[in-house]
Amino acid sequence: MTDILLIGDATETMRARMAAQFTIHELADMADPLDWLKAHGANIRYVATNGHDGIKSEYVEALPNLKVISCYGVGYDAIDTAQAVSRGIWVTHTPNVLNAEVATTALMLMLACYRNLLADDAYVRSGKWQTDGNAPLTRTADNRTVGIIGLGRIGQAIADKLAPFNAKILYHARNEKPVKYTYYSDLAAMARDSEVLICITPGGPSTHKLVNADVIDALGPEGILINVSRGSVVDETALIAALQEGRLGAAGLDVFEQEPKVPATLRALSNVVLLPHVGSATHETRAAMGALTVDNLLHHFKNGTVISPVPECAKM
Ligand code: NAP
Ligand code: 8YV
Repeated sequence: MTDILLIGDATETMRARMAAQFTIHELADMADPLDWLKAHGANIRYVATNGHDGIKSEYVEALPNLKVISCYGVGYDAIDTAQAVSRGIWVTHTPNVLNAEVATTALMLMLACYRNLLADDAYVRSGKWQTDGNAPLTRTADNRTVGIIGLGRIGQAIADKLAPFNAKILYHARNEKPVKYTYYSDLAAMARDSEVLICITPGGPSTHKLVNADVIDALGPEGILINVSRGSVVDETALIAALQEGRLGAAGLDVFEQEPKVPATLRALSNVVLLPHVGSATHETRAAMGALTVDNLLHHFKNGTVISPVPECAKM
């Protein structure tokens, strides 16, 4: 049997498919992972991990015969791809199979912010509807100007799902695309022209705190910020200050700077909707992601190539 290192959790189906071909060693079972890897790492040819855990560079160093790091998720900012490429190690991820789900999460957050979903739910539960009368009016989510930060696979799915809401779509990315939406190379300028900003870029150094205090102020007191990308993309301290001071209207957040830690100051705010990084977390979508994660491993085991490499590895 060939040895695989499993970092983080995996579904029962993923485990069963991996166990049929590989001997699984779970990082979570190792008292001192680095010690264990230094002793046994030469046997490990495959790693299955996820977008949150990735893999530490020192672990990769301890795996001299590693061939593939398969990531259960599309975002791979927790994996050092330069190190992998320099060693000829494939990094794979799960693009496309989660586009619709993450787009639904972005819309759910946007709708919840405009229509005050959480406050209205609390109003009914508290009994105030009966004692105090009808809940306050909210704001419509229709006919809004929405700036999408990162018009890639998921960004496009978000734009598609906004069509029935008659949204005017603006976008910011590194490159202009052959689409009918309006391109902004200047993010703050797009924020000024948007009523909602939806952030769906990758994480990592190039997008670190891309949504800074200037962008947040440009979005303004009526504006809504939705982040379904990575917590690192938004300056969380600047965001909390703007929400506290009414310089930003509301925020819908699925991701945070130090997950699963969410600052108490953010949790105390009433103008936020907070989700525990569940953008893709449905049974159906996670099954599709799990299948592709394992398919990549098995494909390499049988054919020596992979199905969905990250762009950095595409030329290997
Ligand atoms: P993708 O197809 O690669 O699209 C990424 C987009 O971001 C592209 O439009 C790209 O612009 C843009 N971008 C990249 N770097 C940028 C920068 N420095 N400044 C401005 N724009 C930049 O990726 P995807 O499949 O849509 O996934 C996007 C990300 O969503 C993932 O990497 C992950 O972090 C996050 N995600 C989160 C969840 C969740 O559970 N919340 C689930 C899935 C994914 P160009 O096209 O011009 O290069
Ligand atoms: C997952 C994600 O929560 O795909 C991504 O980039 O952030 C989510 O789909 C994560 O990768 C869990 O593995």
